[in-house]
Amino acid sequence: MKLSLYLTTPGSRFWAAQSPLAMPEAIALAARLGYDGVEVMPRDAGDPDPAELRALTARQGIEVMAIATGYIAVEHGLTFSDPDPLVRRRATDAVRSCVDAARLAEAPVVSVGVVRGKLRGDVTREEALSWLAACLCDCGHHAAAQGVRLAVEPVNRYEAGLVHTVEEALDLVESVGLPSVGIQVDTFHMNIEERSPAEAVLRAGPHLAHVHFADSNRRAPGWGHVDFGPIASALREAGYAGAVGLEIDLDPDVESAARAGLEFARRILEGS
Ligand code: LER
Ligand code: MN
Repeated sequence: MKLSLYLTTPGSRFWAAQSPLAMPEAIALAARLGYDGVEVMPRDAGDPDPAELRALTARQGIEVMAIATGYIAVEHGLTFSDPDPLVRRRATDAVRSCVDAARLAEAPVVSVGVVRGKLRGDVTREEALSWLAACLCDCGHHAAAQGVRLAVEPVNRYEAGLVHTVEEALDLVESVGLPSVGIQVDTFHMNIEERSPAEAVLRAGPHLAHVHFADSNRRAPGWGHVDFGPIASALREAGYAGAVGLEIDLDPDVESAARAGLEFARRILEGS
């Protein structure tokens, strides 16, 4: 399994993984610490420029592992569960742009987490689920054409209105029925929502497209109370061969958190 460092773009309003470093500096640091790649939460389409991102990582001998879509909700207020069809259309087009960015950056995955939005009082879960499935279907066809995979991430109840568990993600992904739409698990969310994170990983099994590691407090793995051993065993048992991205709060500073998280994740994934 490859390890990547999750980077927000400077100025981002996303609440996790805030970094004060400019992208070239952050990418150089990830490479120096020994990461295989980075994944990026943009601020807007073209910020950062995907071709530039590819060039910056290639220069450091690492890869872009994933492009995140949360900024579409966080920066622009566009979500897949908005009752206004025009807003959903704009959210869908923005995710399609992330797919294009991923192709240009040579990233295999576009993650789909908080862009599905929080459930508004005037919207039923069934309505929101059908809108979400339709948006995913649209983006999934585009992803297939671009050779990119979407990864639907179960996100905890405080950050997203629906699809909090792997079981719910499986229902959704199976209803969409496209090989280009898989599942992403995140240990931070699983710690809140799953009865057993390791069993959830095994349930996601062949649908697994991407993985996020963060501890119970969103800090580097090893700095909270998530039991990563059984999760790592489940990833190995599931035959997962993709990337594990550290989507962590970069406290007390980027370098210490990124270094400690990498060392811990490497050790636990090797099973030692
Ligand atoms: C947010 O908590 C998260 O895990 C992101 O990957 C969602 O977009
Ligand atoms: Mn995540």
